[in-house]
Amino acid sequence: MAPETLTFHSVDVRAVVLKLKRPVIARIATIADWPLILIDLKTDEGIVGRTYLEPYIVKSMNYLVPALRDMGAMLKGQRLAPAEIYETARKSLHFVGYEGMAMIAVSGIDMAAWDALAKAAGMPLCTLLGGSPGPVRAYNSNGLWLKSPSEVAAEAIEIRDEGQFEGLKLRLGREDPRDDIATIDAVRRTVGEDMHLMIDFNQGLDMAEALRRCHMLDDLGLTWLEEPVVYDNFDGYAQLARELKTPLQIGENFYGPRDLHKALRVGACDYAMPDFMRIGGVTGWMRAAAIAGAAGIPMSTHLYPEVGAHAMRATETAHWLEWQDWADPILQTPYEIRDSHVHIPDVPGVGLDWNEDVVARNLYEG
Ligand code: SMN
Ligand code: MG
Repeated sequence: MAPETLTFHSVDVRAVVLKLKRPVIARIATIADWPLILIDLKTDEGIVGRTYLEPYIVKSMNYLVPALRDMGAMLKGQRLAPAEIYETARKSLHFVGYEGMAMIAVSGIDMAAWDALAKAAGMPLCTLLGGSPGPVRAYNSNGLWLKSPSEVAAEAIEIRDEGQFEGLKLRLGREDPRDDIATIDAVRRTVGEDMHLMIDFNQGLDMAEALRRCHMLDDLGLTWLEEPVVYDNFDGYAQLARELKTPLQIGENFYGPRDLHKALRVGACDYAMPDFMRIGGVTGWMRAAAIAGAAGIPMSTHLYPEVGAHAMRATETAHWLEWQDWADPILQTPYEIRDSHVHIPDVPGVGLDWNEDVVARNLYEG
């Protein structure tokens, strides 16, 4: 019989680095090595909750891994109640601030805790959250970095065909904005007018440049314009949102649901796309979903397609899931993607099991 309550026992935390098939080439950074932190949350009752974190910068794992282990030791013996664990873990670091690495560590513990609870309940996480397993509309975000227009156009076909995608994300911010526009034109010519094209500037522009470039793109029928300027310039975003017809998308750098509230209060975006490792895991996401729902703001996911698919099935204003398969090599059974939808497996929890061979071959020793 399933246990009625779960008790936090410990966390196993491992750091892994994978080579990206298509390295990140953004205006602000290039990334060839992709860091992953694997968390196995053990309970006294024998149920193990699993999740991973993708903290972008390999050396950040030198600080995050000990923080996670420390948090795990502190939580030993506590009842596995995510809202309570979230508060205890967050407050334990409040003197160094609720944002940044503190929130990333809290988010990792939270996602693993929800997975354990759903496993104990014998149901997929989406069911525990009040939804049901089913398809979630996704766009492909696996590539289309800052390369030449012809290379990006050829890659657009390739990544469209990874799951009959109806939406693709392009990164912009080349030296000359005319090369960005040439890239959009080349992609449109190859994938057609019906394809949703999302644009991401990865915070690469200053306000003057953002205004100039976003106005140049404003009549191209783009699905959204994402993060043209540095993530916390909400006043600047509010000005962009007022001036542009194309919806403005931000949110992957919200640290906790209150950042969404602050952004919406000043009209800083039309769409929001929180990231699970920054918004506060599943607990933070569901709180953000309530804020976005009340405000009528469409909500998309950032990274973490597996837990993201579950959460989207219980999100009032669910919009687009960001499909990225970068964690697939360490998973025993990667999620299925077809007809531009992620298909949630009907198994308890989130259903992540590690491919231990790949993990062992790619461990990061610090
Ligand atoms: C992004 C994701 C992963 C690495 C770099 C940039 C991006 C996105 O901002 O929205 O996918
Ligand atoms: Mg982005």
